[in-house]
Amino acid sequence: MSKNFKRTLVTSALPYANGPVHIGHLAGVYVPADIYVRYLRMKGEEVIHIGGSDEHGVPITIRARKEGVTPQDIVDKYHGIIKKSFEEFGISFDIYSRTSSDIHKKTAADFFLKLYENGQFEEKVSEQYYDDEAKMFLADRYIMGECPHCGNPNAYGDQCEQCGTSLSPLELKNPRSTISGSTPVLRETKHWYLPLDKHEEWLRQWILEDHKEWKTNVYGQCKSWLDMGLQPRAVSRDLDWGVPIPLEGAEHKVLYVWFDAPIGYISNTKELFPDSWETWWKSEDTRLLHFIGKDNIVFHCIVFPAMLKAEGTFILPENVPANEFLNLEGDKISTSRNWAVWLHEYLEDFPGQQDVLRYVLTANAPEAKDNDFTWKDFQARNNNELVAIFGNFINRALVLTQKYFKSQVPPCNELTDYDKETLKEFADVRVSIEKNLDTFRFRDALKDAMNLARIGNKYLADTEPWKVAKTDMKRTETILNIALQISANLTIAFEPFLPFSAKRIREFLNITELEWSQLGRADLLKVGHQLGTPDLLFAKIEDETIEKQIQKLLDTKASNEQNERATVPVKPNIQFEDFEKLDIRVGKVLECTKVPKADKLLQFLIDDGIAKRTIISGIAQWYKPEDLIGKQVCFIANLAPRKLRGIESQGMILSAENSDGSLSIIEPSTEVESGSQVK
Ligand code: B3M
Ligand code: ZN
Repeated sequence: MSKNFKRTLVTSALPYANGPVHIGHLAGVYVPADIYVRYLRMKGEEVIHIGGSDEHGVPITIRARKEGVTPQDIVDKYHGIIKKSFEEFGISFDIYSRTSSDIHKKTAADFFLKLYENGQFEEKVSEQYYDDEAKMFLADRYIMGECPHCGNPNAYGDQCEQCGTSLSPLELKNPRSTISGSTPVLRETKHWYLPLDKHEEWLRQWILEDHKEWKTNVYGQCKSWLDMGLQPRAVSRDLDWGVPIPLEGAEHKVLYVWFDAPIGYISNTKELFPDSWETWWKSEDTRLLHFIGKDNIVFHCIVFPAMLKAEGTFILPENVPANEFLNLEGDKISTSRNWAVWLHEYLEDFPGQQDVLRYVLTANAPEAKDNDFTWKDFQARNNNELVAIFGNFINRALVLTQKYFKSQVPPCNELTDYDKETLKEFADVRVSIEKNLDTFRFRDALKDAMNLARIGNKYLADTEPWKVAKTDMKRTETILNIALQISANLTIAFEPFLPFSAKRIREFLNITELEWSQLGRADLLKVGHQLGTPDLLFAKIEDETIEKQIQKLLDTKASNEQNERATVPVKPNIQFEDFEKLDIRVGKVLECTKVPKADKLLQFLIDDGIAKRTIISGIAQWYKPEDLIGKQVCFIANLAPRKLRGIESQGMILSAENSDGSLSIIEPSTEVESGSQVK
């Protein structure tokens, strides 16, 4: 550690408690943070790892409303699920708490108050949409309307999901409240703003000059924010879910979720160490590190530091090793589209195989750029690396010792040059693995650890003790001693990455936890030490298992596509007069034939009660022309004629679209006269 730091405070982003956690969370934040804190702990450094659920924000209230429960119900449910997933994956938090706790509400409110009293905020009155029926101000997500850019009638107040443009609710045409359906009105409301523009200068110096060592993806994002110029940011919202603003006249106003959430790191430390928390947050010799995903960079590198600086007594983060995103089978992970591998589901399908996922996610970590998780790669890495190299080596070393030496560590006799080379090569890896861990390059560090297993595996393959044992027991002793020493070393090297496997190997070896400083030594196991019982460390994953997972994703994809069709959003309201403009009538099909060279089109001759008219309709995939003759159909009688394949179509036949895209024509339930109007 440079700069004479005495202790390290690691925080991991607080996941929103409005859904379970998936592999993207694990790969981007929690596994890297866990690797790092386990490494520091093994080095005997003073370190704590702070986590918790982020339980505020509008999405949680939307979810609650949809499910007809309270926001507290939602966060109680998901906080429990998330906490359990982290425990099961061995994410070693010193505390995993939540932002709906009393201690957090008080800490966050006090923090706000201190800034308020120190004159660190600007107050501004602005106009915002208000729902007169629901009697509430509307968060951006609660307002829908027409996108000014692409005309999508169902754009949200913060974004149009059709064209991807960021919006402000005031830009929407024909806005409507998603709560009552009514047209919102503009009302004045007061909010508090953190004037980031006033913090710009020191932030520029602190990040761009003093922290050039930050990861390029992090540094680059900060630079582009700073170069665009910072604006004041509102730290309050008109909402009833969150930390209430501790001021008079601020009823129904809460802290903006991104103001209270990072304070959660502080509250949770307080909860952990009620007496000594300040040592962790206010001493210059504490090194603060935030592990986060790339979408949180601005909040952790710019907004939260500005808050801490404005408060005046806190330290600033020393580094923010943010990761990019993990995709799944080539597509962006999406909670709403269920395009994810959920941790709780993984555990059901792969019980006891947490380390396999930890391994694959680290080997593929999106450290410098977005990366992809595929089930085939998961299988290949398990079978070709964990099983064939790591597991195979450990198993051979232990089983052979059991066979030849009754599971007692044999002596190390005379070393050959090859033995010496192996041991040297082995000891050298330590330099590289440490360098990589110290600079948050966990993929490379894992590669180094895996190299150690490779060296061991190669050593046994080259020395072939099972053959040597037939003629030279002394040599066999030496070979297996070395193999066992390497095995013991692997429990050290892999402890940060694969803690469950490291623990199992320790059980096989009948040893307790070793220290990082012992890595590279060839005397970790004493001669004569009684080993435990060997077992397989990793199991091969069969094609069938993987195909099942892939099928699960294909099913998700298919059902998403169906849902998208089935839940076409309702178009904006029209007036009755608009409806009356349509002249919908019933007619009888006199003739019906396929349109030549057009797979989809049928040509109808319809008796419309007054005359005969030709209509072209795109339903040929679903009907045989002869089955339709004599049927009554509904059609739009006053649609301006248009030519299709050179034939003039005088109207449109109505049909209903199923979620699979198939069409079914609309018939009156009893026979009516041709020309009857549909009203
Ligand atoms: N809950 C956003 C997220 O989960 C947010 C992080 C808060 S960290 C203080 O991506
Ligand atoms: Zn749009």
